[in-house]
Amino acid sequence: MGWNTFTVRSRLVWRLIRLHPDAPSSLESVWISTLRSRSFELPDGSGPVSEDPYNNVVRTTVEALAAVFGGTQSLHTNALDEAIALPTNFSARIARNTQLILQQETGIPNVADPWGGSYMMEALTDELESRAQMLIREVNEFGGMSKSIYEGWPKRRIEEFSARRQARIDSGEEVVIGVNKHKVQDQDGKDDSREDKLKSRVPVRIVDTRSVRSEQMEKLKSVRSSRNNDQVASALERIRLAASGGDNLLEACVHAGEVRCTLGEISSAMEDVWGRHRASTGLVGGVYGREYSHGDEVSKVLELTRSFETRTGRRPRLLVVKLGQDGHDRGAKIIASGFSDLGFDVDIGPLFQTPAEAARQALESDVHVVGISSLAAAHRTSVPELISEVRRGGGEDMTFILGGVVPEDDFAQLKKQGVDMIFGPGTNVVNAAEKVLRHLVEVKQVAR
Ligand code: B12
Repeated sequence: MGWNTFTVRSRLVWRLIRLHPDAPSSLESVWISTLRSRSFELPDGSGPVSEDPYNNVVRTTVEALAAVFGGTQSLHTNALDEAIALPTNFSARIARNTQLILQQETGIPNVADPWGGSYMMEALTDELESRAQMLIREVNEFGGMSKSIYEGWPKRRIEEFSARRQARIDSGEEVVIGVNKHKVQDQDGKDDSREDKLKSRVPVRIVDTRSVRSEQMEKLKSVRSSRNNDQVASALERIRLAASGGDNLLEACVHAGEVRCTLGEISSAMEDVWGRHRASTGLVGGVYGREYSHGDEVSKVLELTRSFETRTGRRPRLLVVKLGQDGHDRGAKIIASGFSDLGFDVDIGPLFQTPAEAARQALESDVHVVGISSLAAAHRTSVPELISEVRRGGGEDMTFILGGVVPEDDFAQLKKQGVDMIFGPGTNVVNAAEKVLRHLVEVKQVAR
C-alpha cells in the first residue's frame, strides 16, 4: 500500500489478472498464485512516522480503507508506534481493531467494487495498469524477474523512488503532518507546546536484546543436544544436492526442519552451493539537486561543505554502516545519497557488518563521521561496541551519528556512550547534513 488513497494496488492486480490471462511467462506464476492465494495489502512503511504518533491511527485507517475499497482480501494494518519500536499490546490492539471496525461496523466489505464505474478511479486504474505493463516489459527485456533481481534492478528502482520521495518530503512538497507541517514544537511556539509534545509520546516496548540472545543460545544448545545429528548431516547434504539442481529444494528443507536442522544450518547448506548474495551499495546521485525544490537550502549546505574543504584540504567524509542482522537499508541509502549530493565524500559499508568490522573500515577510510543506521533495535549493544572499537583503534576524534528507529528513551544513554547526534524517522536530510557540518566545525573544531 502507499499513501495515496486513490492509487492502492489491489484494484490494479485484479485488473491485470482479468485482462491478461496470458500475462508474460516470467510473471505467470505470480498471477496464478495471486489468483489462488488472494490479494494482500502490506503497507510499505511510508505511512507511520515517529513524530506525533497518534496521527498514525488516522493514517492507517485511511490506508486500510483505501485497500478495502480497492478490493483487497487480506490486510495488514500498522500499529501507531510502527516507526518507534515493536508494537505494544495496546498499539497492536488498536491496529487489529482498525480492521475489525471496517469489517464489522461499516458495511463497506459488503460491496464488491464500490469504486467500479467511477470515471476517476477507472482512469487511474488504466494509468497504473499501463505503467505496470511498462515495468513488466522492462523485466521481460531483462530476461525475467530472477535475472533482474540478481542484477539489482528492482532494488535500484526502489532506492531511486525512496530518495526522490524523501527529497519531496524534506522540501515540504509532499506534506506529512507533524513532520514537515503543523509540528509539535519543543518549546512554546507557533505550533504546539512542550506539554503537548510530552502528551503525544507513546509507551514503547523495550526488548532486552542481551537476554533474548542468551535465551536463544540456550534453546539452540538444547535442540542440538537432543536431536539425531546423523540425520541432520544427511538432511543438510540433501539440501546441498537439491540446491545444485537435483531434487525439490522445498521438500528437502521441510525434511531438514522435521529432523530439527536450524534455520542457520539450512541456509548455510544452500550458501555452500550458491555463495552469499551481496546487495549492491551504489548511491542514487543528483536527487537533492533535481527534486529538492528549495535550492537555496541545498546551496547553503554546499557552501558549508566547500568551505570545509578549503580549510581542511578535503571534503567532510562520512561512512554509513549497518550492523548485525539489520537488513533495513533504505534509510542508510537515502542518507548516503543525500549527503553525497550535499558535498560529502561518502562510503557505505556492506550489510551485516559486526561492530569490529565497521570500526576497522572507519579507521582505514579515515572518516570524519561514522553514521550508523539502526532499525532492528540492536543499537543499545552494537553502537557502544562500535564506538569503543574505534576509540581503541585511535579514532578519538571521530564523530558518531545514529539514525533510524531509536526510541527517545534511549537517547541519553547513547549520548553518554559517545553518540554525538541522533536522527529518527522523518529526518530532513538537508537539515541533518547542515547540523553534522556545524557539529564538525563548531564542536569538534575540525575545520577551525
Ligand atoms: C520497510 C521495512 C522493512 C523491509 C526492509 C526493506 C529494506 N531493504 O530496507 C522488510 C519488509 C524487508 C522488513 C523486514 C523486517 N522488519 Co522491518 N520495517 C520496515 C519499515 C516499515 C520501514 C523502514 C523504512 O525503510 N523506512 C523508510 C526509511 C527512509 O526511513 P528510515 O530508515 O527511518 O530513515 C530515515 C531516518 O530514520 C534517518 N536515518 C536512518 N538511518 C540514518 C543514518 C544516519 C547516519 C542519519 C544521519 C539518519 C538516518 O534518516 C532517514 C530519512 O529520513 C519499518 C517501520 C518504520 N516505519 O520505520 C519496519 C521495522 C524497522 N521493521 C521491523 C522488523 C521487526 C522487521 C523484521 C524483523 C520482521 C520479521 N519478523 O521478519 C524483518 C527484519 C529483516 C532484517 N534482516 O533486518 C521493526 C523493528 C523493531 C524495532 N526496531 O524495535 C520495525 C520498526 C517495524 C515495527 N514497528 O515492528 N522491514
